[in-house]
Amino acid sequence: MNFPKNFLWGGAVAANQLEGAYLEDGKELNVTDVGIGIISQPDLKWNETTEKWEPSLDPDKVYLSHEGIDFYHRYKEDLELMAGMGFKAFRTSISWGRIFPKGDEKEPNEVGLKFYDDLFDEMHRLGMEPVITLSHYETPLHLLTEYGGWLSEKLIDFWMNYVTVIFNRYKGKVKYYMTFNEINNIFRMPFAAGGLLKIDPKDTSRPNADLSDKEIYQATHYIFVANAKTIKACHTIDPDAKIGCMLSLSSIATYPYSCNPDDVFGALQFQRKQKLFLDVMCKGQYPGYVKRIWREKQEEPFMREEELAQIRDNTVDYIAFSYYRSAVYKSDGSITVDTGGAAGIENPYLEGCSPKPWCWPIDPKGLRYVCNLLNDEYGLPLFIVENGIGLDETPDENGKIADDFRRKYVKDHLIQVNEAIKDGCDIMGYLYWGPIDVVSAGTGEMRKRYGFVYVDRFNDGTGSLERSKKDSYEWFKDVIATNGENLED
Ligand code: BGP
Repeated sequence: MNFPKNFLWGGAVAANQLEGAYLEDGKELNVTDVGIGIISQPDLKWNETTEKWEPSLDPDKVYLSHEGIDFYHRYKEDLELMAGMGFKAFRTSISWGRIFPKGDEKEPNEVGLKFYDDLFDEMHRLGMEPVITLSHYETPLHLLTEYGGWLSEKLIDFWMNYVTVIFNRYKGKVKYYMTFNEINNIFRMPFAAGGLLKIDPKDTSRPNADLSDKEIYQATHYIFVANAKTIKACHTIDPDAKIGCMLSLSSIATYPYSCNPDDVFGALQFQRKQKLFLDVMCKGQYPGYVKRIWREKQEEPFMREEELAQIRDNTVDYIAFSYYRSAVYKSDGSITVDTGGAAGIENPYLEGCSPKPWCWPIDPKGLRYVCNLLNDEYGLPLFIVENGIGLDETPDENGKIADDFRRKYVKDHLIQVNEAIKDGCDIMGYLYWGPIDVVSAGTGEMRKRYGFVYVDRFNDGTGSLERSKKDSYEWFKDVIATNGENLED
């Protein structure tokens, strides 16, 4: 095995999926608080009198993310469990709304800052490096209902106020930052992944019913500007910290269905929908292929010369990404995107998919393929900050969960990570997604469990919240302890 000595083994979660305490200590609603899973419609309604969108939480629905797994109050116990596996790093996000509850305040909320201070101190005490996402589907709702979220240029200033506070406060405590989680999902999930809301809608039947691609390109441009400014602020305030982009890159492994040039070129065009984000954030410029789209569809965003210069001069230190599965592109087939990446037509060469109802194709070699493509094209360090498998699991009569399926999934993917390292890719670490069961991002359910640690909580909101170790826990611990040598056992 070729994992480097300083390889960052660990796990990843996000504040909105596990903290709970959704209205505690000053926090107000954010984009994920008003829905059940980010692939469904948010619960907002148009108020004809005020002419604004407002939350319309349904008393008959169970919003599991409101309580999450109560990490906000139980983080010490949970971090002990993570440290028990020997984690070198733990990724979570700072919930923007804990620091700026509405998002447009001038002064931060000290209670929120203190929470993350304590959290990071605890991680250090347990020997884990905090890996921090600045925005993981947690834009304060007020910024959307009042300004339209990132459809407004004003968001750049609110965001910069937030990240400047963070870099100053946690200087020396956080070495690895990421800007916007999976921001390449903005076209598919503009509300939660992008933080966009049309506040002058013609169609009020549902939020963002008449949001156009041109508007999404404009918002994306503002986000790219914010990304560049954030990198600059991070490097200036805390020169020892590294900052990366974070993208869902399963879709880089989009394979052509056949050697029909339409399939091959179509697959390339589909990959480019993701590569656009890499090209801008890693190479500092808009690629020709997007300019053609803008030209032909009249979708070019308004961009100032100085913004393009900022984007050019401030590129990321590393590429952080999630990888769950690969997809197959057929020119006359359909291809969609969800939290796992692209979903195209079935690949007959793969061993299978994760158990139903999710059925995400399992393709470990796709991860090696993605690493290699990224390495060849961008030459930057790579950080695998999400990879994992969600299963519907119930403890047996002895309280045991024999999750061999998960063990095999992780083992097979790590073998390919090792191959990618041998291929010459500079891989900083591997953070398993959801080392403890959390609320699913896509469907908002508890039933889809990723953890090495089981949490007693169910879709109907019942459960004791008690934690217990699944069989994979000891196995992953051994993998880390041997720096990957014991993978095959
Ligand atoms: C990614 C998200 C995570 C996570 C993961 C698994 O898109 O960054 O937040 O949840 O997907 O997705 P899901 O929870 O829908 O299974």
